[in-house]
Amino acid sequence: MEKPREWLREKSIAKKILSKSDVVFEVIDARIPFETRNSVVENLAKERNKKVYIIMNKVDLIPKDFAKKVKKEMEKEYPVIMFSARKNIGKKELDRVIKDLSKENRLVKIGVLGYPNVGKSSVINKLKGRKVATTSPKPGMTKGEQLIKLAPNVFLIDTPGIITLEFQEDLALKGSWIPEKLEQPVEIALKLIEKILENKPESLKESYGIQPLEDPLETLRELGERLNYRISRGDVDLDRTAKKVLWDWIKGNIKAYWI
Ligand SMILES: Nc1nc2c(ncn2[C@@H]2O[C@H](COP(=O)(O)OP(=O)(O)OP(=O)(O)O)[C@@H](O)[C@H]2O)c(=O)[nH]1
Ligand SMILES: [Mg+2]
Repeated sequence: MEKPREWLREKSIAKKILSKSDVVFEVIDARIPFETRNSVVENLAKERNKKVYIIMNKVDLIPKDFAKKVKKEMEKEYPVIMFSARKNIGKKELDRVIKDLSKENRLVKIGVLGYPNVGKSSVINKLKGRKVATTSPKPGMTKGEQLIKLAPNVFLIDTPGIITLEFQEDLALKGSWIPEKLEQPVEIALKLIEKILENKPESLKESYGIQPLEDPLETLRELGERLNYRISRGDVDLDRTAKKVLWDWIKGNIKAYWI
């Protein structure tokens, strides 16, 4: 299988970046904050005694009280900055953190790390104030590392997303895996829908105007009907509908979230 090899490659990238960084910004997706915390990144940082800040990105997609609850919980371990690269949230606070770091050290290199698609490159662009790193809804956009100068003695390192040794399915639910690369998109979409039905069924109504049903498969079928995705003879194209849902999740078009 391709997965372990990819994982080893990414782990070695993470190690390399960690050895070059003085500080780590671990970017997570605020909608699934605990699932997008990256154990490889955190463990490597711990081993090497590097300071970690959690950047809880995409907070524009979640309610404030949820964000605050998560922050409180995570701050037992690391400082957390609520951030949105899309809206203007958290920029001032993060600028302040960087400024303080730059005063404490002659030279600061900050490794920006996390799962694919959590918004690492977008956070960097926001801090820089213009587009210096390439971003895309497609997970796996950033291929190599890139050094970005933020101040005379402050550098950010943009990095490719780091995955840990886990299944494609789990990565897809984190929005870190391209739906077209899944062997069983329907199965994964059903898992996602199940999670959404458990936690925020109204989000399906908001995004698609469908009444969420109790059964994930029925909900997926209903959605295919609504989108009018059909195979021959008028049956719903479940495969295509599944990929659409997964893409909408990746793109932040479905406003569901959970602990
Ligand atoms: N709603 C919302 N979307 C965001 C935010 N930040 C990034 N995005 C979107 O998330 C997607 C991924 O952003 P990137 O910055 O490319 O993510 P990345 O972590 O660098 O991804 P890789 O390089 O693939 O690992 C893009 O479609 C962004 O527009 C945010 O704060 N809010
Ligand atoms: Mg990137």
